[in-house]
Amino acid sequence: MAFPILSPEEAAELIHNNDNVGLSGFTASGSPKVVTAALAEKAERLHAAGEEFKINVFTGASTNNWADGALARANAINRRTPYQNTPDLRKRINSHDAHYFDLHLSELAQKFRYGTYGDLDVAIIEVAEVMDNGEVVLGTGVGNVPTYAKLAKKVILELNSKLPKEIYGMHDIYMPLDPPYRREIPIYKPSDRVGTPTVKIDPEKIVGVVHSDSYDGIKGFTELDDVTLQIGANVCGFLIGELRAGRLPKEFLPIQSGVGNVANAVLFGLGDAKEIPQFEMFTEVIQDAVIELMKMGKCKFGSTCSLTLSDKTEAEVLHNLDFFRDKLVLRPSELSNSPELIRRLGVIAMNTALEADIFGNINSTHVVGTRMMNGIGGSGDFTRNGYISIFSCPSVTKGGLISNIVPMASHIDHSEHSVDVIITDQGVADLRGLDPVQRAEKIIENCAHPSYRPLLREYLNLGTPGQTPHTVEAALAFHAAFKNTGDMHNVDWAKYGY
Ligand code: 0RQ
Repeated sequence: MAFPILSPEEAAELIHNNDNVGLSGFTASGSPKVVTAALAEKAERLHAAGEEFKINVFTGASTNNWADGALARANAINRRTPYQNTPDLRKRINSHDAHYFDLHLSELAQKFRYGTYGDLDVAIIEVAEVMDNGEVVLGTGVGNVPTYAKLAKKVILELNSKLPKEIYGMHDIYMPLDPPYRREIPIYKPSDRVGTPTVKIDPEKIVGVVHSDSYDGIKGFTELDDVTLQIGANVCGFLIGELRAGRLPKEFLPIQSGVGNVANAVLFGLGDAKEIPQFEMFTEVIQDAVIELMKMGKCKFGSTCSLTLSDKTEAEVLHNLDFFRDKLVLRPSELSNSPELIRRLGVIAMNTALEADIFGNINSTHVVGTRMMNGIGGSGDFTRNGYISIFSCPSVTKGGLISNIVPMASHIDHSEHSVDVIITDQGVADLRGLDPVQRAEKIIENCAHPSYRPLLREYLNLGTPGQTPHTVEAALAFHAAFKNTGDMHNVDWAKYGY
């Protein structure tokens, strides 16, 4: 090997206080596993000695317990973007120890290339193989690696022995020119390829290679329950109705599906629905459910940024690459989430809401309007540009104490202008072509839990005039009731003078 072999600790010594550090991977898949953990230990040592040590972490999306988890526990993260989902980092963000800013995933690479966030000091990149000329084969997640590899002053490689050499050929690495020189990205169907199978890194910048030996450490999903199964069935029912009405072509359109338990359940629902034809995916994450759908023949092809698989399914895929080779392509976030491609391909965007309001605005990120959950991720890239944009969620959460349908969303990630359909376990609200009050009536009757419908109707009928009849004093009454009594049912309109 042309590059020095380093221990994780030696590699961590090459990273300094306040460095801008770019990590490989996307939604844990392909994220570094040993250097970041050693860096967290270094931070703890320095903090114990009274020295400052924090870095700014830039990724493709969320990472893992060895990266965001360990660094957050060590309080070693200063600035962080564009997405995260680790409980320890969530705590740091919500207590202002870490400065997180939420960003559409498609945007970060170009912003970095223009210098918006300063120079990139170091990139830590997980690879399956490294060649003497600096070419590398990536693993299960691409994220922003092409840009980080190009910009970083130093590159540390993590060579993961769990990644078989046969993964070569599954990536499509491409970096568009920046405006004003940008041309169209010539992808006209999910399986088209425009790039190279490897990332070419200037060998002069590769300061060392560190060995690792772990799968991505992603936990499996919670068992499907009656609520998530019903949501999945309702999504399928809606799509079948669109097919029958001719609003979806009989060849179907590529599907994007978000992260989490609800998204996983929706995908399982598609597998069971006989009238849904074989389909392709143009998406950013491929979860366990899609692998099942590929084995069943229901999903023909997946273009994605990452294989966000539980360790068991990851091992299965990596040991059966011959079967999956012609069914998957892994691309950088700039392509997987490209607004141009999402609009051109006519993607069916399916994402999950924390809460939806009766006028069709969506909160995907902030619990009761204040505490960051994960982030907007790619949901905005797909929702704003999809052919049809669907949000699903259970009608209630926390045993019914929280209604996921509220008068006014306590934070807005996706506005009424981008949201076509809301689906819960109760039913489907197709909002297309409806004015705000018509939307509210449909969402209350079709999507809200029956125990909250009277309260939502009362809010709508408080008598405020206007096209969108919000009563500003009472718009967050559901959230106030939850904050004060622990149950959104305890709304008292009299408090607001009604
Ligand atoms: O809490 O963990 O304590 O049980 O939120 O909720 O129902 O298990 O849903 O796993 O599908 O995640 C929006 C967070 C949903 C996710 C979100 C509580 C609930 C539970 C999780 P517990 P569920 P899911 C693709 C696109 C944004 C990014 C995105 C997400 C926990 O889908 O992060 O879509 N999306 N990216 O009890 C308070 C409410 C609540 C609530 C649910 N109204 N108030 N708590 N919960 N609703 C991928 C990428 O971009 C990378």
